[in-house]
Amino acid sequence: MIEILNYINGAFIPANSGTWLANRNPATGLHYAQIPDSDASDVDQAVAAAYAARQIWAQAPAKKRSDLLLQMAQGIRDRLDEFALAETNDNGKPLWLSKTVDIPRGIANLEFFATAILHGQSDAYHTDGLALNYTHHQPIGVAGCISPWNLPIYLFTWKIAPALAAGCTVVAKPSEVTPMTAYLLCQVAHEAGLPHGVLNVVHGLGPKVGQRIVEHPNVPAISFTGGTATGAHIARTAAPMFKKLSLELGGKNPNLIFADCDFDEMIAQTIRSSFANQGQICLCGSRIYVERAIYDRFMDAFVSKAQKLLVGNPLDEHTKTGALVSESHMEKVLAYIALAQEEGGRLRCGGHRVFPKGFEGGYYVQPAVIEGPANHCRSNQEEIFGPVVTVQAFDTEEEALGLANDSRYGLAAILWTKDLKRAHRVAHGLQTGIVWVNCWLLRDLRTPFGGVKSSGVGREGGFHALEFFTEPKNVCIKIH
Ligand code: TXE
Repeated sequence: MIEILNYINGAFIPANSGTWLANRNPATGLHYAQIPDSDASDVDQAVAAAYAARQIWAQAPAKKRSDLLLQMAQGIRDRLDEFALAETNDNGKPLWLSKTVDIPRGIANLEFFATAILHGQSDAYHTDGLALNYTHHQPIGVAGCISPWNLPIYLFTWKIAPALAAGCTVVAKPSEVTPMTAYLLCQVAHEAGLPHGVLNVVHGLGPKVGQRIVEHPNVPAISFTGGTATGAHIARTAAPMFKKLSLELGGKNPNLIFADCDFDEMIAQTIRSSFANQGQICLCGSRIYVERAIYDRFMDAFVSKAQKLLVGNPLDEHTKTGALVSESHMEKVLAYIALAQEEGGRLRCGGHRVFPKGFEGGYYVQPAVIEGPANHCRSNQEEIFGPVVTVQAFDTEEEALGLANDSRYGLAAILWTKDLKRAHRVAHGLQTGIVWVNCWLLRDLRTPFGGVKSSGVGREGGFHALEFFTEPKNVCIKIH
């Protein structure tokens, strides 16, 4: 049994309560590790350490912070295979995906922000020859970072890297469902010589550990990625304390496919945008709208490819779809597939639990393609977060845009067309924070990342993230 520990003030320690939570491998359903069942007292200890370290870290030269983050990136690179296996055992995603996407992206996040801080700039204004104003960006202090289970190290580093780079100390909580790579990252940080108290990681349940981080008076900024209901709860808790909030929440992203698209490329990418990571990415295109002229052709090609996706052992290099993250999540996904059919949807393929030989206890679902239900149905309005897409036909651009925007969510949208004018027109009309035209999940870490409506508040990425973890202070000097 692997024992994961909290990392507080440079020490690896169990929870004060001495109790543990089971950690399961979704590919087998077996309990293989345990994490500290921490509570408010562990968080308070972590915040005290982070608070004590905040001045030293804020005042450290940018080059020193940069070097340490680069060393952490290198530490992950040196142990890439170990990190990838840990991510897969924790999350259920295919090992090739962990190796080629999740872990490299964790490294890239650290390297990106380590170098971004060497290129900061600030505004200066001359005021009618009377005064000079300049903006000083000061680290906000202790940053609370709370991350989810779908892209564990990818999103954990996406938060802690800009926070640390900006000069904040951190109290972080990875998802209790996927704690392993955050634990390994603490080992890497420790070996890199990150000063004690700069990075603190407390494991445990959201309503205990996450809640205390959000409530703690010495944590002025919270960066959270997770479900919309949790985000709303965090916003309610933090608002009366006037905390800074960055909330990256759910999505129900439209994928608009026009008849003039590059059909083969669109099909290949739509398989990815629908089912990558078992559909557990907030950016997946789960509502597919196809122009009627190519609807039948699309359905034939798409269903045939979806049926061939190999579901099973995440360690097998041929596996395309691994296990869903937990039994309860799998049950939620299966319940939505049943609901979509009750709402008038027609299941064209998949949608059932799979019991691969030797992995019968794992949480596998065959990718589901559902035709119909009407746009207002729950299965088209609520985030399912699994290998499930719904497909509808449309006749006009206006209708497609109307269907796409008919959602409480507004994270990302995908658009397939060769018509340049239409691409701009529709991209401008979509009510989302991100639009991918003729591609999906093509990422440039400098770009603003985030959503509108119930998909969240604020933007991560590039200087937006660094700004979030700092407070601008205007200094006005009279010169005349
Ligand atoms: O997420 P939670 P859950 C969506 C997806 C999924 C649903 C629920 O639809 O089915 O959310 O997933 C911590 N104070 N997304 O319940 O609870 C929790 O411990 C502070 C979309 O697993 O939001 C974990 O670390 N923190 C999403 C983190 O919040 C709290 C990714 C996220 O878990 C807390 C994941 C509290 N009161 C799920 N309660 C995306 N946007 O990518 C829980 N947490």
